Amino acid sequence: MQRIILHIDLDSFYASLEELRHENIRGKAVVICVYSGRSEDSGAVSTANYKARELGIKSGMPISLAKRLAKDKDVAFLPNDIEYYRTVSDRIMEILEEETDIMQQVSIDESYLDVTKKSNENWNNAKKIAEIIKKKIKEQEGLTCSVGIGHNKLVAKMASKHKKPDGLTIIKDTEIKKFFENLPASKIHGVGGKTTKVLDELGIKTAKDLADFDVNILEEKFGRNKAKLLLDKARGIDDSPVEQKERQQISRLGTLKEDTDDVVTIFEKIKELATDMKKKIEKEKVSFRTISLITIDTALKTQTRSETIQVTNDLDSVLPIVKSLLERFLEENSEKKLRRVGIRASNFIYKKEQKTLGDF
Ligand code: TTP
Ligand code: MG
Repeated sequence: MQRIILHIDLDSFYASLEELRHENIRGKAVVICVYSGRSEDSGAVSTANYKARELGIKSGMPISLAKRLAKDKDVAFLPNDIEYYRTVSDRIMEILEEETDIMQQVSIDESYLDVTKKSNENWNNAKKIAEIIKKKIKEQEGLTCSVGIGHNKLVAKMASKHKKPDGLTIIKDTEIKKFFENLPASKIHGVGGKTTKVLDELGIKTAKDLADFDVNILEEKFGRNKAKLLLDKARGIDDSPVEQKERQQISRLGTLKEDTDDVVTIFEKIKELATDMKKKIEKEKVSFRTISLITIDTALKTQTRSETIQVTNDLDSVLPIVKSLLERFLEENSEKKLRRVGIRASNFIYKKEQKTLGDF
């Protein structure tokens, strides 16, 4: 049976999220940083939007270097707010889950979906699923993503990288050879800097050069296992399954009608979010051991306060705990007003596991 796999990767994820919520930086070059705190500019770049990438700024680069590249240009530098990105990521992963039977999230903004069954083993249907996903993410979260479709994870990943941002690329098995022909070997997923250097020394420039290379020489250089892996990769071969992982948290985030520090108004919003979250908890058949309140103030600072509780699947029963977390937060931050608020249930026990616990 021929599998059909989708790889989805959000475009300049953290930077796009910040652009969405800070009107004043929309359309500008944006750089998201993790400041180490040692000196004003020490730390590394998390990501840069596509406009900032045109200046040569990219993930992993020291902030000081990024600032040099941005000198005299209109570039916004922002600290990263991982709590916020995680919450949006959770929502996006839920959208993806709705469109497939098997999903494997591999990073905060990346997932593989096995749509073999859902698409009836039909490429056109798979493309339609990809289009629905892109539309839903755009409509519900205001974000673009790039999707790759292939008959395994490797090819799907290479396809999503092929056209970014907002791409949709299909590489059918009959097209792999052509796609890989002129592809630099360094662009094969999983081929890093060190390997590229050795390949270079061997005169291997493209994926095709690698695929056609003498296996004995590769084995001599890399050892038997890695040589096989490299050859498979260069030929677009990958048998690894899309592995469904159990979800570890469910969260909901909402915007308040106006910035406020009024407990009653904020708690009303929390109850509204809880109604939707309850449906998801029932559907997933999970119980949870931790409940959290997520607050985003008018300066867009995100904070999370959590409480460990007795295992439950009844969200209503723990809403009073969320309320007291909120009251405490407002007491301790009397100068702050909230713009957004959220709740999260985590530390899950799945139904199967629960039965075992009950046996004790
Ligand atoms: P990526 O998907 O690698 O990058 P991206 O989404 O910003 O851009 P692209 O359009 O090329 O996909 O990573 C997802 C997020 O992970 C990214 O927005 C920020 C974070 N990240 C880091 O914090 N450090 C890193 O070195 C990388 C690569 C990513
Ligand atoms: Mg991305």
